[in-house]
Amino acid sequence: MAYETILFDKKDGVATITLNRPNQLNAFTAKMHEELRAALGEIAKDGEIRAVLLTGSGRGFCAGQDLQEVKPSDVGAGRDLAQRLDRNYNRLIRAVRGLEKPVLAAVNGVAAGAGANLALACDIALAARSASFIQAFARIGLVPDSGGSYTLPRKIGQARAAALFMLGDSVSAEQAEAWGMIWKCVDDAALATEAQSMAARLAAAPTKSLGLIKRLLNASATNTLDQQLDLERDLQRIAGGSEDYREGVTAFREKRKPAFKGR
Ligand code: LHQ
Repeated sequence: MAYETILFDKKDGVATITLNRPNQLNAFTAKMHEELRAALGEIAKDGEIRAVLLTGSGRGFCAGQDLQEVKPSDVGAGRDLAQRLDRNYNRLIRAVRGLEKPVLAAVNGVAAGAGANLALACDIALAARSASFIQAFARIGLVPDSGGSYTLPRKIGQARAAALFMLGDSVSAEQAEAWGMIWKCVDDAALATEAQSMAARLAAAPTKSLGLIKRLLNASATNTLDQQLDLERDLQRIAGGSEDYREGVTAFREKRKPAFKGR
C-alpha cells in the first residue's frame, strides 16, 4: 500500500513507521490515522516483523491533532472531538498497546498533545536531547487524551502529571529521562543509530516472550498482586511452550548465544 502521510519500511524483522508531515511537525490528520491503522494491521499479521520503530521526519516527532483540520466554531464541535477520539486516537493507542510485539519510539523532536501520549504508549521511548514533551491539551482548553491521563501519572507520579497537564509546560528530554517518562535521552546525532540498533536487538529477541511481557505490563496497572501472580503463571505456561524458550535454555547449556526465531 502506498502511503501519503507516513513512510513505512520493513527490513530485517523491523518495521519502521515515520510520521511524515514535517511542515506541520507531523500533526495527525484523519488520513494519517487511517494509514497508521493500515500499517499497524499489516505489522500485526506479518510474522516476519518482530519489532516496530516509530519516529518522525524533520524537526518534530508529532504535534498532536492537526489543528487546521478541526473546526472549533462548528456547532457540536465537542461531539466532533469525541468522534475523533473513538474513530482515531483510541484505536491507535489500543493498537499499539495490544500489538504483541515491541514498539520503540525514537522521539526526534517536539512531541505535543496526542503526539506526546503516543510516545508514552510505546513500550520503550528514546529521545533526542533536543526533543521535548508537551501536554498541550489545557493550553487549548482540552483534557489529556490518547491514554495520557493513564500512562503519565503511572510513569512519573500524580504530582508531576497534574502540574504538566494543568500548566502545559514543556519537559526536556533530559528531564523526561530523569523522571522516568522515557527510557533514555541520547545526543541528537546518535538517535537514529541508537534506535535502529535497539530495534534490531528487539527483533532478534524472543518475540513471543516480549509480547507476553507486554500483556503482563498492561494488566499490572490495574490488577491486584494475586491476579498478577495468576496471570504470570498462565503466561509463563505459554512462554514455556515456545520454541524460543527451548532455544534459550539449550543455548545457555551449550554456552553459546541463543538464536531466537520469535515463536
Ligand atoms: C501545526 C501543529 C498542529 C497544525 C504545529 N496542527 N499545524 C484529539 C482529538 C481531537 C481534537 C483535538 O486534539 C486532540 C488531541 C491533541 O493532540 S490536542 C493538542 C494539539 N496540539 C497542540 O496544541 C500543539 C500545537 N503546536 C504547538 O503548540 C507548537 O507548534 C509546538 C509547541 C508543538 C512547536 O512549536 P514551534 O517549534 O515554535 O513550531 P511552530 O509552532 O512554528 O510550528 C511549525 C509549523 O507547524 C507551523 O506552521 P507554519 O506554516 O506556520 O510554519 C505550525 O502551524 C505547524 N503546526 N503544530 N498541531
